[in-house]
Amino acid sequence: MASASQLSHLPHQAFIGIGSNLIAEGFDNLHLSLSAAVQQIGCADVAVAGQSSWYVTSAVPVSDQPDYLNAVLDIRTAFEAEQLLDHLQQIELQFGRIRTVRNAARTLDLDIISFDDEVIATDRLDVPHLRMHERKFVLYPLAELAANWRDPRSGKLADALKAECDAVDDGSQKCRLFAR
Ligand code: A4P
Ligand code: MG
Repeated sequence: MASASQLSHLPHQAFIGIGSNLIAEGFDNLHLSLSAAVQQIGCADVAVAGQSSWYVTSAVPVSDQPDYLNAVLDIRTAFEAEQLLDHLQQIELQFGRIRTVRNAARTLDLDIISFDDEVIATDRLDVPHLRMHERKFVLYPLAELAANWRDPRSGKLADALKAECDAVDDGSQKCRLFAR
């Protein structure tokens, strides 16, 4: 984890969703490949300031895909949002991510959940992530890291979004702490 002095020149704060349900080549399991991906995110312009626990989650929407391992990272960065997306997409490629159809099984998915308190809508980016409110695999780790984070679109706290998601879940979204 980065120290306070390492963070001072990195003016932006973002939460990154990280997940995978296919082991990347060269690794023995999802936990090892995802931990290596977290290491890759850190660079001169990005510091990882915090990380949630890992969660074992069922694929959303429901399918016969293998379970995912998911977490959320708290980062500080000198990048603007689209530069951060470029950085994350490059790391997805390094981990053998092949883009096929939407929601396909993948070796690495890195999503920008939030960027400062900005609301961004461009051709490449919607921030906060448009589907985060429906997804336990985002809200459980986010609420663990930052229960009082406020969604700039809805004005709701992470804890409240998690409670709302729980209330409408029909039991199809498994999300449990990963025991190492
Ligand atoms: N894009 C727009 N906004 C963002 C953002 N906030 N962060 C654009 C990242 N990318 C964003 O993404 C497609 C395009 O979305 C990007 O080129 C970028 O310009 P992608 O990663 O190529 O494709 P995708 O991930 O398959 O599609 P999508 O719609 O982004 O899916 P999601 O929302 O990422 O969901 N189930 C479990 N249990 N755990 C998971 O981690 N992940 C997904 C993918 C589905 N089901 C899952 C999980
Ligand atoms: Mg994605």
